[in-house]
Amino acid sequence: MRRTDRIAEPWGSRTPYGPGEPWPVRVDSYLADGVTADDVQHWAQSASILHSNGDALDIAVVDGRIVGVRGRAIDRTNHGRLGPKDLYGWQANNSPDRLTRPLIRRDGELVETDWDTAMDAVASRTRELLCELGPSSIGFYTTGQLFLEEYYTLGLIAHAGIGTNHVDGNTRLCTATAATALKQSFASDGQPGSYTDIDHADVVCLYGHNMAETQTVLWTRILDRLAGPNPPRIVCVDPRRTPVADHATVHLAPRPGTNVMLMNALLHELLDHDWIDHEYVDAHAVGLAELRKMLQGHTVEHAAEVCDIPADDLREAARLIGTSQQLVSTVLQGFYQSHQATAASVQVNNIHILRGMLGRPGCGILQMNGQPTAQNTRECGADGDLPAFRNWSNDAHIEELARVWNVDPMDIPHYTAPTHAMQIMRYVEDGSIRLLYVTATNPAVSMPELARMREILSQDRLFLVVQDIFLSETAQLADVVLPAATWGEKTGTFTNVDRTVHLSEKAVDPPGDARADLDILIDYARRLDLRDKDGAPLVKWSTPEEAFEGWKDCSRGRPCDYTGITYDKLRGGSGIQWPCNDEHPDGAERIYVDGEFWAQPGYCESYGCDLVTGSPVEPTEYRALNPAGKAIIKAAEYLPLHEPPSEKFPYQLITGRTLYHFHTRTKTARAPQLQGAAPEVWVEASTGDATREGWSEGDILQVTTPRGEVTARLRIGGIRDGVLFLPFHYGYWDVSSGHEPDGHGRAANELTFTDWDPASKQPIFKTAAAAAVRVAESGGVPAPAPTTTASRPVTSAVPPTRGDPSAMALEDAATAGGAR
Ligand SMILES: Nc1nc2c(c(=O)[nH]1)N[C@H]1C(S)=C(S)[C@@H](COP(=O)(O)OP(=O)(O)OC[C@H]3O[C@@H](n4cnc5c(=O)[nH]c(N)nc54)[C@H](O)[C@@H]3O)O[C@H]1N2
Ligand SMILES: Nc1nc2c(c(=O)[nH]1)N[C@H]1C(S)=C(S)[C@@H](COP(=O)(O)OP(=O)(O)OC[C@H]3O[C@@H](n4cnc5c(=O)[nH]c(N)nc54)[C@H](O)[C@@H]3O)O[C@H]1N2
Ligand SMILES: [Mo]
Repeated sequence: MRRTDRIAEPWGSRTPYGPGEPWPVRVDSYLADGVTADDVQHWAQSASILHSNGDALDIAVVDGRIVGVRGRAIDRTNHGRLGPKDLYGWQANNSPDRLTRPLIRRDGELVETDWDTAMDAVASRTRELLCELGPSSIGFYTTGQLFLEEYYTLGLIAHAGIGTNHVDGNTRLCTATAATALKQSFASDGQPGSYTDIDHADVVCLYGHNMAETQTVLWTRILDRLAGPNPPRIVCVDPRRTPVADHATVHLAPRPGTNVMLMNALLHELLDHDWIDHEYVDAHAVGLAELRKMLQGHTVEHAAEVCDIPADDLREAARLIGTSQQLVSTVLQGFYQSHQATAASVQVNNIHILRGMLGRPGCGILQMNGQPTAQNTRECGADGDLPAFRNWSNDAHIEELARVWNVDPMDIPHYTAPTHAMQIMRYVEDGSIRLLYVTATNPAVSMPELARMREILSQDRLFLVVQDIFLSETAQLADVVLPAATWGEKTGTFTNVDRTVHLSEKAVDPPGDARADLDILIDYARRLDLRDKDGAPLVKWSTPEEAFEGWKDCSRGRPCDYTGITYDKLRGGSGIQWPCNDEHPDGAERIYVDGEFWAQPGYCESYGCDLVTGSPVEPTEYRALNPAGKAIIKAAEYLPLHEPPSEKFPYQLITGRTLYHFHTRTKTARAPQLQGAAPEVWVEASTGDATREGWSEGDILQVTTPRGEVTARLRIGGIRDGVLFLPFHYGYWDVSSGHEPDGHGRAANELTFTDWDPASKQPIFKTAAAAAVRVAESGGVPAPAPTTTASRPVTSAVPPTRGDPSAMALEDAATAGGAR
């Protein structure tokens, strides 16, 4: 047992292990001050809801209140470990700021009301609009943070009940590119890799993924491999010196937005040296000839110039990848939210196909998710896709779904691709969507170009419904606010990055009158009197477990087959990876074993699209290209940036995360240890730029783009020259004081633009042209940025980030291999 300040040591202590060995267990726990494990009356099984890793944990309860968490040793994802957000984040549940009563706008003000009044207002406005303007006047904008049961219910209500095609999640801002890249290469969503691949790998590549800060426990697994015998080599592609870069054998820090160029040079090297598994490619893939042709002339030297990185580093990275025996690749927002998102991410898949590195231990692609339940948004159709990876352009799939739901196929809109979130906002802007129902997302802070977003969301003609647990910036603009119960206060399941399904049990009652999202949605369907084609209620369940059973039916025979999973099977043991069915009764560690894909024309989820224009591939075209359902090698050409730096805006602005906060901070700002570690916004710049501009650590800079301005203290850190970084966590609402901070903009999205990847429609948050000027000197105060992370200062004069005594957590590394 060891007591550790997990603010100062986010990854805790090492339990080294070698290739092919099991990752040792280390059980992390944290209980509120004064509470001991003996005091805990009840432990409720769950998993973390503050990232996509699926860290399994038990929630400690005393007298009907959550008092802490403990990692689950038995679970395959974390072997007991927890990250800082897991350890401290639950305190938000107990915040006095929780919404406890529905709110309704009366004479311009939000006032408390009862559920009947609030729900009647939502239902009657929905009915009015259905009569007057039809289903396309109604839009749903959801999240990656509810439970599977809730998404499935929402998808059913929106698609089959209301019949609108305007349904999407904030997953569009998050992992739309993960899904699209998988659909391009394998014709279906579904994560090929498994976390256990890290136990075997000899090379791990992280593309635009700061795993150390954003999936801290998965990074701990890598750190433990690095501390053991025969460690893997790490390739990091990131313009910042992240903690991942600190451990990399090769760190490539490209100009933001040049990922495709970089990937093409790596692929060119693989082909040039014939580091190709020809047998695998011949048997299991199409498209190699086109790739070869496209890559002509894509030399390392050319890429080195465009990306502004040393040619030798590129060569070395290619050699590591080309000669590896067991290769794991992860991809995240540095690709997904950057220029040519899908085109770049697909090239990572191409590497694995060319090298035959799929479907066996140590050979995995993780096109990462970010949010805890984003996988389920996609699976259940709450992102507009059809449930269970059905293909909207395959009529047989629509008919099958209509049978499951007992509705007419024509009731399910499928005349065109589902409307993506940015287009939904456009329709709200032009007035064709008049009711927007927002669940568990805060677009007034997280969408690009906030000045525009505020105008869109505060229009009089829009009826805005916001279902949240706090009065977020978005909720403050709503016509009706519905107070939700959250994680720990409701039961449901969710699925992490590597297809592991976890059950999250209700531990305590929600505060006040707050209700589970599932209950609110079912109430909505009941008030609208939504019915199937035989006149029975459309939504046939009233509990989470019944909803789960309904979903299992829908998933039968599809890639994400859940038919072998029950709540009972999820209780007590580890989470279970889908597909889980008669063929795989205990779940499936890996998919795409032996080069078998889900890409057959009649079965696949998607025929893919053109990477430059995004226009869908026609069914006949796909049949001709890939009749046998093989993996698809898709080439892409590098295209110049949409908003390159200019004389007036000479910097490239990228935005992203820090380890201690989650998104718009509605939860983490209310956990004192996390808030204390990163209390305010800052901006990062390189030593070279700071010296040239005459800036010092802590100086106050004003960063501007054509959209707006943000004022923040400067952290001089390990970012490449010419690039500025802003964390996007800080909205205009100041949680700690309960009002707006003094005048200056501080949300990164004041600066970002309205633009998206043509294939995935994911907004571009990572390349905007920006200017920066100093408006005040530091006065000796450093930037309020953590020193333990990518924002580590170059000067040693900044006091190190550490927790106060309330941050001490326990680590219990019981196993013999756990030498530190
Ligand atoms: N602590 C914490 N963890 C989280 C979250 C959180 O808010 N906080 N959110 C969760 C969610 S929803 C998500 S989506 C994930 C996101 O997890 P990540 O993708 O790891 O996080 P980001 O900070 O958005 O971006 C990663 C890196 O992309 C780099 N980057 C920027 N532009 C480029 C580029 O053009 N090319 C390349 N190669 N790299 C570039 C940035 O320097 C940054 O270090 O994290 C999840 N986990
Ligand atoms: N500039 C910039 N912008 C970005 C990004 C970036 O890297 N840079 N990243 C993007 C990404 S990847 C993401 S995922 C988004 C995240 O953006 P958002 O989804 O807007 O961020 P959150 O703060 O997680 O908002 C979730 C909301 O749901 C509420 N909530 C939490 N639990 C529950 C629940 O159980 N029920 C209900 N009804 N409500 C609940 C929370 O209080 C909060 O208001 O931001 C995107 N925006
Ligand atoms: Mo995300």
